[in-house]
Amino acid sequence: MEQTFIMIKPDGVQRGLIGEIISRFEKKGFTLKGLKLVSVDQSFAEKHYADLSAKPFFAGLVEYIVSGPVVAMVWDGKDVVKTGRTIIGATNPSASAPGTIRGDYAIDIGRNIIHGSDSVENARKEIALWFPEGIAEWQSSLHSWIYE
Ligand code: YYY
Ligand code: MG
Repeated sequence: MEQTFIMIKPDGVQRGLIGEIISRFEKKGFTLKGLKLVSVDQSFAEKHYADLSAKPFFAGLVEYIVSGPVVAMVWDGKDVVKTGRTIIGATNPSASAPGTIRGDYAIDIGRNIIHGSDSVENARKEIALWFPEGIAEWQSSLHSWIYE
């Protein structure tokens, strides 16, 4: 099984979308392995987005991520990194299909409400950064109803 790091950004928290977002991953059949509401500081946000540090939008992105609490999660399941990105939708909400989280709930690229790891390798790094304490070890009793 594979794991991905999903974060509900400050706008998603403020707008009351935590339940809706968790529900989409849950109903799909993925398993929640880590969950916390946290406020991160600037150096932590810069670390999370280190790959984007040269981009012109970097400072604004970091300011946005530290502007309020975020919900950090680890979701587990077959192909969850790629499928998680599909559930989230395109980076720019104006290009996100209806039915995706960004397509349904966001308008501007700089307020796109959710983050999802873009590769298995980055998921591993992001989970280590956000959950240094480790994540829950459990298997859903629905497993055999979801996987053949
Ligand atoms: O992985 P994803 O979140 O879809 O996009 P990234 O290219 O990793 O960029 C991270 C984050 O940066 C994006 O969710 C919004 C913001 N951003 C921006 O504000 N303006 C851009 N032109 C590109 C990205
Ligand atoms: Mg990204």
